[in-house]
Amino acid sequence: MKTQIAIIGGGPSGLLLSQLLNRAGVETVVLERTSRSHVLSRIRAGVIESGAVDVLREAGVGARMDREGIPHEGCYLSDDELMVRINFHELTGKKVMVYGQTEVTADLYDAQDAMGSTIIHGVENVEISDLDTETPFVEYTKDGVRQRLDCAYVAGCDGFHGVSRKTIPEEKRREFERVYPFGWLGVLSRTPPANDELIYANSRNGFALASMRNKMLSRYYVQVPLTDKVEDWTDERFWDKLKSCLPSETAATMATGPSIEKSIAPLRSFVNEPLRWGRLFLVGDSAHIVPPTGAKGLNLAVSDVHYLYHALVDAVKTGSETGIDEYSERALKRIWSAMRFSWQMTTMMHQFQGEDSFAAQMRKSTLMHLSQSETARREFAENYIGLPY
Ligand code: RFL
Ligand code: PHB
Repeated sequence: MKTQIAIIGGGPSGLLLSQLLNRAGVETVVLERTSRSHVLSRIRAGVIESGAVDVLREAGVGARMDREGIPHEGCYLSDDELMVRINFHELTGKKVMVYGQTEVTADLYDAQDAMGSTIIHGVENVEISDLDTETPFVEYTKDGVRQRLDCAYVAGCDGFHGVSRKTIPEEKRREFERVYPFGWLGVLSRTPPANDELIYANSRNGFALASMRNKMLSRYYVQVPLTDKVEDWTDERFWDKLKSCLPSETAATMATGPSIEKSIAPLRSFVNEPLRWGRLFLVGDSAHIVPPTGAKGLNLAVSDVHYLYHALVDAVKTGSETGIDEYSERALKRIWSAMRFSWQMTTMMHQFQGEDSFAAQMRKSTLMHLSQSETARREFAENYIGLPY
């Protein structure tokens, strides 16, 4: 088989890149290790930056998001009983969209199906070769048969555990990493949200986040030690912990119910530099991971896709390589800004095991500063709604 762009990974990065390229008349083949239903069962991101909303609309997948997504003009940060509202709209003129990654992915699959795009599920043992030549190719096993896909370029959209990044020789790349000593336990429940906007809650009992998907679907997280297992957390224990972290008025009035999904995610900051090796380009989680505190992971994947899509269209249609030569540097600038924001917000909002008494006071003081300074709130809002592309 032959195509212009081979895309490894059919998560949000791979599907969005394929969708934009196909609409511009560039051919793609997406190779995904798992099934479509598996991709669609992963509950992950919930907040879409205003710039990413525009890219999704440009890709022709904005209609349902605009109908069913919930625009949010602000969010709350709390520390025990202190609640600070950050009014994004007043401070920046922009909003974010609350719309699940699962829905974004479903919309992308539907749009790709309607265009007759090629997405191959259940591929195993993907190997990428000849990336330092003009004729790279990808080999994979499907239903026990080894296949070969020739292409002009390869997009590595296969997440943190994929093969693309590992295909780059170690001496040609550098990794930067910070692993945090806790994870997030997430619960999805068919209950009305605790609040009409997100609450990022710091407290003497640790961090919690009250988020949502729609009027009758809530998403909550609490900070847990890395050694905890999902089985350690009954629903009752989860709700008790969550309420102990939220401001008491919210805790007293919130609805609880049976969990319909429960999972633990470790928190990590990670960047691989550069994003390009020969004809391979890394996109999204295959190149970088942020802790979920700033809601930046999916949004960074979308900005990477935006840069690479324009660069690849130029390369394929006009032969100009300026865009692909600049891709890594352009994308990394935005990536490091989001890394800084997510790291800062994670540090500001979590309890670190064994920390001294000074640490909690610094967190309280940071929040107090946010409550008193419009400049501090504006800085937060600019980062949260997303830095310009
Ligand atoms: P994905 O989603 O990991 O998709 C990669 C795909 O590649 C496939 N794959 C392979 N395919 C072929 N061959 C191989 N060898 C392969 N290896 C892997 C995988 O099966 C998969 O389908 O990466 P992508 O597309 O770059 O998307 C990134 C986002 O998923 C991620 O950044 C966000 O979910 C992060 N994130 C959040 N981001 C936000 O912007 N806002 C949020 O509110 C937010 N909340 C979150 C989050 C992530 C979380 N977890 C669980 C990590 C909340 C959580 C709890
Ligand atoms: C979510 O709704 O899943 C969510 C929202 C905001 C975050 C992380 C996750 O920062």
